[in-house]
Amino acid sequence: MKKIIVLLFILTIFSCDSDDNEVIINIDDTAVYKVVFDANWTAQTHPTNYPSNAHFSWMVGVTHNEQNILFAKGLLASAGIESMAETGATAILASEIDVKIVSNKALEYKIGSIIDGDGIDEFTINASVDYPLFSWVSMIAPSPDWFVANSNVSLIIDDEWVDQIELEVALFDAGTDSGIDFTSPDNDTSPKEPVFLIAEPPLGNGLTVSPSVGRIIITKQ
Ligand SMILES: [Ca+2]
Repeated sequence: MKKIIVLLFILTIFSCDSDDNEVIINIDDTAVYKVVFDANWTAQTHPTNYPSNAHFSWMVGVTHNEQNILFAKGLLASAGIESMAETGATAILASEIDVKIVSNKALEYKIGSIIDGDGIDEFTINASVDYPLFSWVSMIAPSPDWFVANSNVSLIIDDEWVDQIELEVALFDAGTDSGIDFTSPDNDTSPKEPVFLIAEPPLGNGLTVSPSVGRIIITKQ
């Protein structure tokens, strides 16, 4: 496989002259990862008001280099995140990522399948040394505007492609609908609120969501 040499010139802030330290990193310039979403949202794990048709919408995963490329906690959701979180639809979010790809902030995205609350889904996705971050989202459904995600997962650690990363998924409220239960009628939040971590019932205990509703396992192929 093709190798590249990345030269980093690190200027020490304590140096008054122009001495540079040269660090040579030698890793494959691309890598393929399998991403598995192993969901665990059941009436046993999360009994409060557990809905009859619990599922997760199509997962959208992206490799990128710009931090928080899909959303950021504390900032307003994009139209694509609002649509995904409220309906599961991926088209607007995909078009937003296409813009990021054209502007060299993202490499590619993959869209998965709808799965049951305790289902499993997977896809493979390409990464590169120029696009070493991975983020993904999926709607918690039914819900007003709740979604699961992991953001800015670095696939390169200590100058090496990571063999495997396993993370609990985080749960967010998109701040775009004010419904308080899984099957609440639409109640548009106006003006929108910033995206925030879910802590309150029915999913949370007032502090956090424990256990989480699933894990993401990212494995180098
Ligand atoms: Ca909300």
